Amino acid sequence: MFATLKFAALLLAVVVCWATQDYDYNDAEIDEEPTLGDSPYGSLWPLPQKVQISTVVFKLSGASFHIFDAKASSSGASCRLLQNAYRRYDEYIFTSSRKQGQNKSKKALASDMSELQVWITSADSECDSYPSVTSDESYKLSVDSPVAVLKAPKVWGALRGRGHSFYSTHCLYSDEEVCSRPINRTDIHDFPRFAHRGLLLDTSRHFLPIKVILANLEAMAWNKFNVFHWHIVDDPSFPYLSRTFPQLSQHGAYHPYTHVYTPSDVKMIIEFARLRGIRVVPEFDTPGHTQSWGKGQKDLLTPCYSGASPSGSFGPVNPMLNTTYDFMSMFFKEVNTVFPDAYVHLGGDEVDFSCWKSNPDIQKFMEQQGFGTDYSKLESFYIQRLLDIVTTTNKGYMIWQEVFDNGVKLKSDTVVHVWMGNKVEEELQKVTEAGFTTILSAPWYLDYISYGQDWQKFYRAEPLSFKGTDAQKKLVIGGEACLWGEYVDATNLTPRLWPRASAVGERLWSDRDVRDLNDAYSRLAKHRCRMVQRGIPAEPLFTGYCAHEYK
Ligand code: CP6
Repeated sequence: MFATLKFAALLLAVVVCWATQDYDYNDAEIDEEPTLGDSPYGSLWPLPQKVQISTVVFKLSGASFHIFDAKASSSGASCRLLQNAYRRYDEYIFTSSRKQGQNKSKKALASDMSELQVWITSADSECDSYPSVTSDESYKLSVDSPVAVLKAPKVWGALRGRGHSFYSTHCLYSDEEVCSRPINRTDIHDFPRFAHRGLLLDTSRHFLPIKVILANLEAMAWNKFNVFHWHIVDDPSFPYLSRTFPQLSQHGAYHPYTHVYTPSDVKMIIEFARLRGIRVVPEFDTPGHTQSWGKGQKDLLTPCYSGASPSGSFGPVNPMLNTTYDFMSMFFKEVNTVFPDAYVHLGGDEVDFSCWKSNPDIQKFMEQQGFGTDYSKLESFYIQRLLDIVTTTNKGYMIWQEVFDNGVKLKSDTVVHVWMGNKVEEELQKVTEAGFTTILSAPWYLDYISYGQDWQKFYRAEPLSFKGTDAQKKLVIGGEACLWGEYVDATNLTPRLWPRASAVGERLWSDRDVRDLNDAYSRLAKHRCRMVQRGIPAEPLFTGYCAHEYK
């Protein structure tokens, strides 16, 4: 392999391999293990939209290589986001060669690659902004001698355009002598297929320490995810420390001091994410999934009855009391100031009607309102008032699909989150027919585990396979991988997530036609080794080893 590369380099023969032409993607379902062959794209993950890899190889030397702001760039030394990013990439690029003690290599390849210039081309680089669903994440990367250039309209593209080509898998998969840091001449033009590429983590079923969240935000960036959907509270615990209602976590968290996210913790997580082009969308799920809220907030939940008297247990948020809406109004005002994202997720899923049904006061209220015995009307009544409250804070909202299914009147910019596994295509058809934007999670429940290579199942899912017009398809803005926390805490979260979530990452970033399982297997196995090498304990796809293990 390397003899060939050297030979080609000497002759300066440019053999160009077009992603879209040379490579034959097939739709065949592969139920046995993919064959382990090398991908022409090395360890590129997710695969760029357009990539040309030449066989001309340059030498990238650890001692001299640096990342600089291009002179013409609209953003530079004063942009903390970029300077921080350069420092991280510097580490990624050379960690492996230092570890492997390969700086001694004397053989010079065709030419020297001395720097990467980062050129933000648009007048407003958005360095100090917060990312949004419309952020421009496109970039162009030209790896050539003597300088490589990363060109992006905004800083978000510069973040996505990182590392990629500068991490040489050849170093891992070839003989040591020639491997100082060879890098192929490469041209990449890249942009995401979907604008919303999210990951849901659940910090209520188990408390997740800050450092676990930060480590996974970092891994998200490597996989080009751009939304952290923070399912922060739920029935079992309320770890969000509210300034307005501190009693919520005081009584609702697993532990009032150690198992809470303080305002400064939250701020740190949001900034860490922003520096990686990741939005933080918090979810405060109501009226169901709220048992932990009731511990610190008297009269918020509906008392359940056993016959004629209260049973002592509680149900969903009590929708008939004005105090409920006063509380929600103050609570979401705070949420609005703490979380800068333009959206908040309001949940609305899985509301259990049995407690409402048992309560005589609720029964009376149902009669007064003319709801008959249709408790979904009561649910809609609550949600409608909640949506009106949140609208006054100028936030957009996302909701789980039940809220749409129940016919609640929604603002036109509402994002409907499709999660139920049955009739997914029908649901996408309906939601988009009604003109709502939507994101998909149904095929990507990572909390489900099974024997074998289930990443393939996640990889094969196609968000736009439903019947609908082009206008309807445009309303699908992306998807989210969900890792619900019932059986997950700091001990097993990371390996359960990676590289399985990476499969979702490529589905949401790369072209629709990128679906060759053999090629994906080869790249993903290397990408997974890279994550392991950088300190993320990603589980293996199948038998084998990582080259860095024995170097
Ligand atoms: N928690 C909340 C959950 C789930 C949902 N909401 C869930 C439901 C079914 C499965 C997995 C998770 N644990 N708040 C549904 C969106 Cl299979």
